[in-house]
Amino acid sequence: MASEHEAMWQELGLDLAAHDQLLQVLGDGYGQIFLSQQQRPEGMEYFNFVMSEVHGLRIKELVDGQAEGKKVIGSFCVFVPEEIVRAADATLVGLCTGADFATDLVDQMLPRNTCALIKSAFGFKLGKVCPYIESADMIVGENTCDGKKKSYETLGGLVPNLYVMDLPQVKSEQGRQLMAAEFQRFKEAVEELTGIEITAERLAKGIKIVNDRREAMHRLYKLRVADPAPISGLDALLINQVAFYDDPVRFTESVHKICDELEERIKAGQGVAPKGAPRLLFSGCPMAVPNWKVPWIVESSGAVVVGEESCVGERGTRNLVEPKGDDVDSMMEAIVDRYWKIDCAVFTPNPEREEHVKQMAADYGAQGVIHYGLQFCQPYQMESLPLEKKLESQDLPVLRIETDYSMEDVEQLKTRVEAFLEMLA
Ligand code: BJ8
Repeated sequence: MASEHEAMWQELGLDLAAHDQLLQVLGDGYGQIFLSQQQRPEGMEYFNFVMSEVHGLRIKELVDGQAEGKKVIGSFCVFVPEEIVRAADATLVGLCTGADFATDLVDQMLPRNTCALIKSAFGFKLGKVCPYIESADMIVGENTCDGKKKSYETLGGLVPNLYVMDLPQVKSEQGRQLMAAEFQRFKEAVEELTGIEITAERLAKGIKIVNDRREAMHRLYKLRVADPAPISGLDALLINQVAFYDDPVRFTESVHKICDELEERIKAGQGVAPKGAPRLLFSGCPMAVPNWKVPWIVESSGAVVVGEESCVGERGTRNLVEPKGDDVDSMMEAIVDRYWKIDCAVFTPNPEREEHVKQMAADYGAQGVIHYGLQFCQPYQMESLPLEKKLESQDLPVLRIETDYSMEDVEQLKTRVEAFLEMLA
């Protein structure tokens, strides 16, 4: 498939034939899953466009920015403090982790019982099909789950610019000190990479950009409380996913624009599914582009997904950086305060997550929870059993799904989802 961006992709070192193949599969899947939906809000046009140019115009913007001296930092986790990156006029992008690629090569590097998300990151690198990882000036790995932290030892041999951030696993005073020290070290690394000193004025600007985007997402989430649901779970997930790639200011404007439209829909009683359609909450592992399998199965079975307790969802965007003072140290502390509250399953114990799931289910009027666990993801699998017991003891049914990125289990999952919906009815 000839593209005006071919020269750029070649320059970045992509394997053009493999990349074409990937875009073809992505485009077909997108058409089948997203464009076939009924009653989509018009504001989704913008997100369709971003997705169609996610490897094209968006990469060109980043590459053009680099020509003017702006740096690009890639990340795999919502613990990486974006405010610091924005403060140095750099761009933080989420790296591709939502599809299988180059699996033969990945199997030579990672154990078979590694989760699909980690394997995907390696597959995109080894298959030379991710323009984000190839254009990044720095790639940040974080010591979260065992799979990720050990795999970064191998990834370090594949990329020239891996920066590893240590993170605590216990929410103790010592743990908080470690996070604060690591955020400080990261700030210094970003300053060195960009040649920009992060002043109070710059950091305040970085905080505002990221907070504004979070507030726009909070507005969107609140609108999903309405019945009939004004937007599908698939489209809301897509917006959450696009947040990891798009220019944050433009993205924020586009989210507010679609929220204006959704408010009108709610006033008119218009929705994507009939009033009273079963409402479900997702909880668990993050779903990166193009991991749309389970929400697609759920929504094509007649239910609506009304919320995502996930890093590509509310776990990633909950809480703002709250003002704490005007100097750099106070702002850095305020940033730590905000990230410290993230209830990722790598923390032990992690009681806040259960509270958040219950709260979200109540707020959104969800009749059931789908726990989404990737195969071999121990932190989320481990939490799923006690979580299921607690929620079910409070009359909130749970369907625990364990899957990967292949399409082999679609029929089996569909049967289980349909049975779950019948049980809810
Ligand atoms: S803050 S959820 S983005 S670590 S699915 S790689 S946990 S074995 S992605 Fe995560 Fe940050 Fe936590 Fe969020 Fe490991 Fe599980 Fe794989 Fe996972």
